[in-house]
Amino acid sequence: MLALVLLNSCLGLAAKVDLGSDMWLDWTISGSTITFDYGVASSLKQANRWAGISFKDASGSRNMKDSDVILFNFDNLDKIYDMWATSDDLPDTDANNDVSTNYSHTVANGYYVFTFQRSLDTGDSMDYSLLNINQVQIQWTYGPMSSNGDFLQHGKSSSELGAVIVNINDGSLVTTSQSYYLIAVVSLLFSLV
Ligand SMILES: *[C@@H]1O[C@H](CO)[C@@H](O)[C@H](O)[C@H]1NC(C)=O
Ligand SMILES: [Ca+2]
Repeated sequence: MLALVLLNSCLGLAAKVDLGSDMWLDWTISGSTITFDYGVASSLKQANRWAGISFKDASGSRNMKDSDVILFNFDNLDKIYDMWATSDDLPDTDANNDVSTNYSHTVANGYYVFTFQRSLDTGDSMDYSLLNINQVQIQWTYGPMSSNGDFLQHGKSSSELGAVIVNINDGSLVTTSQSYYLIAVVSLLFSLV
């Protein structure tokens, strides 16, 4: 088991990062495909609530603008929303959904786990290319939905949103002066199973 952990660590096959205290993201890269598991604590589940993450340049601002947004709706768990934020406002839904093909969800160990796959580079300008990069910024948040099913703005407290910059190969946190407020615990996927 330890050998497997070390092997995966060296090859960068699996990585995991905590996103605040109620969410985590792990991923595995195989060839040109990346598989994500996004965990959201069951305690966050509520009617009229969404949760999501976005990918962005590691060197970019911590704002949502210019990020590749993926949202989940607790009232419609079968749906995965592929979006892009052109501003710090409601993201636009992509014309092509590049994350829905192998999407599934489950509940395990007190978390809703959303599993989805995409190509490292989907070729869609509304998706952030994860191909041949060392670091990526991952933003996370959750917020309310209207009774009509429209996404409404998330809160702004440090328990409601955050950003981490990680090494894509192993999920390890990139230390920056701005990331001190994030409690990011890094561990390997295979050390948990
Ligand atoms: C979905 O899974 C199939 C079979 O493993 C794979 O060939 C395909 O690339 C996957 N799709 C995406 C978008 O990753
Ligand atoms: Ca997108």
